[in-house]
Amino acid sequence: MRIDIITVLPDLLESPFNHSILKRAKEKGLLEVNLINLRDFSTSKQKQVDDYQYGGGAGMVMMCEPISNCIEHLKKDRSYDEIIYMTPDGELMNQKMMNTLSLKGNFIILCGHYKGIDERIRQLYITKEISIGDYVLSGGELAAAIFVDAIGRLLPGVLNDETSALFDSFQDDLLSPPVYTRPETFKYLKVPEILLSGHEKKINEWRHEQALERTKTRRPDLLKD
Ligand code: 6GU
Repeated sequence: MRIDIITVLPDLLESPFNHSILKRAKEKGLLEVNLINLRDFSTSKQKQVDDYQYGGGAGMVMMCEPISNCIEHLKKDRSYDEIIYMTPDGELMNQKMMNTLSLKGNFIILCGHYKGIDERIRQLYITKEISIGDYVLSGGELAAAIFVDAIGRLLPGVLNDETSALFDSFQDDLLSPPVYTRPETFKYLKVPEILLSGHEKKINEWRHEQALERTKTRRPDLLKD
């Protein structure tokens, strides 16, 4: 999978993909992430990428030309499955969306800033708009990092134990059950007896019950259908 991220703050995204699971995915050649500085595609001397909005009002708008130049440049070398705009008015990211997208190959992610991007870029280029939640971030970069993390770990061969993503919270619309490691007793709290029993079938039943119970109390909305 290849993900090209268009941003005015490439420095902000230098670190998130160079640790742990995503680092390994890159080292194994399963994931490539490229940071593209939008300012490199500005045609003005001052490297301008935003301008006042027509109709007046506070806040700048990201201009058409640099974004268009950048996307056209990228599209010369390869075709893209999706050109994604990270924006609070996009479709809410969820596990199902990430599962579907993880089967694709090449993405462009455009990170929004200021008041957003000129509407014509959305009409001409953007194939998918994604929000990571009902709150406002100062830019799309951190949302893009979350997107890459969520999709990167789903690529076959990235996780050590290939089955482990299958048992994540949300993969079956249930939250995860409680988990424990050594010691058997911490302060006055004991690990549930069943987990020490070695009885695999009973343990799995217990875990499923716990997952159901946790989902019922914390996220009943997940159980609706
Ligand atoms: Cl993708 N971008 C911004 N700026 N704010 C957000 C968001 C994205 N998702 C939720 N809030």
